[in-house]
Amino acid sequence: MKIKNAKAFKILNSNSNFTVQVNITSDAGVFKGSSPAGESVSAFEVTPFKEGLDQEISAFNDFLKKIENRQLSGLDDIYALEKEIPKEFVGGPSLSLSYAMVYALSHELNKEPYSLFGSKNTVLPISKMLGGGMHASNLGMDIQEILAVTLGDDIKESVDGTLSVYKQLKELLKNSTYSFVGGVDPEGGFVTGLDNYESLKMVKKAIEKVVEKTGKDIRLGIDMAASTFFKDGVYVYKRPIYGKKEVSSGEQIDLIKKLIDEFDLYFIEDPVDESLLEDYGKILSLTDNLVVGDDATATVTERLEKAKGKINAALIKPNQVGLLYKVKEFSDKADKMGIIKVASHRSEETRTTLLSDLAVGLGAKYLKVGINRGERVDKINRLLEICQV
Ligand code: 2PG
Ligand code: MG
Repeated sequence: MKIKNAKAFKILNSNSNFTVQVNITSDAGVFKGSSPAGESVSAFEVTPFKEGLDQEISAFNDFLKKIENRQLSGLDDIYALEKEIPKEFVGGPSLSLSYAMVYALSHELNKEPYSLFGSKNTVLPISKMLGGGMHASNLGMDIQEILAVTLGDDIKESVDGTLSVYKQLKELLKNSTYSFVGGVDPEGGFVTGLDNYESLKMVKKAIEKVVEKTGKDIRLGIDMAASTFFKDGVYVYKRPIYGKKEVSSGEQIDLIKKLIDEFDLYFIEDPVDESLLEDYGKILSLTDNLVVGDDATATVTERLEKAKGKINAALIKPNQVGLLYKVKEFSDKADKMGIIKVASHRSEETRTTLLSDLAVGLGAKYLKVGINRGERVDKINRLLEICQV
């Protein structure tokens, strides 16, 4: 297919901040791409936008004029074009363009977008139950996310199990926390006044109730996003978990060990500061479950290489690198290293569902995505669509 015209413009993301959409016009129609952003970001990821979004979009539109009449016949053409994108646009603008190109190409080839990247793999959603940290404006628990995942090989059953936990949790919160009025964070996790420990206990209880009723294999996870409260070499808890407010690096590892033992944590994301890969390794030696790099690895292949032997799972967030060929490189490297891949939403999303296609095609085992809020549900629904059609 030939790109007749490409145009970038401003839209709002799910958190009512501006982001970029790119529309590509070909003889077959108009194809759209848009990019998310994060509230809590890694030091190793690219910034979605540089200074002044309007100026950047206008400069990006000048670049887009140069790709008019470009022929795209396969993913390699998209990857080649990505390598020509000037550095200053790598982030939100580049990813929006790439997503639009993928949709245009998949239409041209009459193939589902996921199949451009690989075969149909089963991907299970791992979803936010409770939100804290920066996602709750630092007013609630320190742990950024308490998550649940229903294991198995059937995505419908998995969604059903995790949704039941979410609904059960709402009932428990309604009946026990007078200040809870049903509010959710940007990723659909409930926001409550409970502290870290009470929150974990509440989600554990909700999981136990659903497991009792359904017999499903449902697990608890956390994204500690520990870098967000690591200050001058100390983890500073507003709501101490095991009694201490200021926790040293060594004590943080003991604290995580206690949490793993007490809550049987299956998924442990960024339990320590993003720069302390050795500490990730110490936690990995304590468990057979998933020690997950997000801020530590930031979808950057060199970071993944450095994390060898320190983590056994990593998030894939395309906008952390802004270019799909880099996402593919990271994914291939993870496969070589035996790292479990978890595609992931960002706190500030758009309605595009290409992330779900990428998760399926790249063979991620999980898709970290909320189970409430339209822009998250769209992504789960795309998984359900892929596996049922
Ligand atoms: C994370 C993400 C998604 P954010 O830390 O894993 O849950 O949050 O997009 O704010 O970085
Ligand atoms: Mg994270």
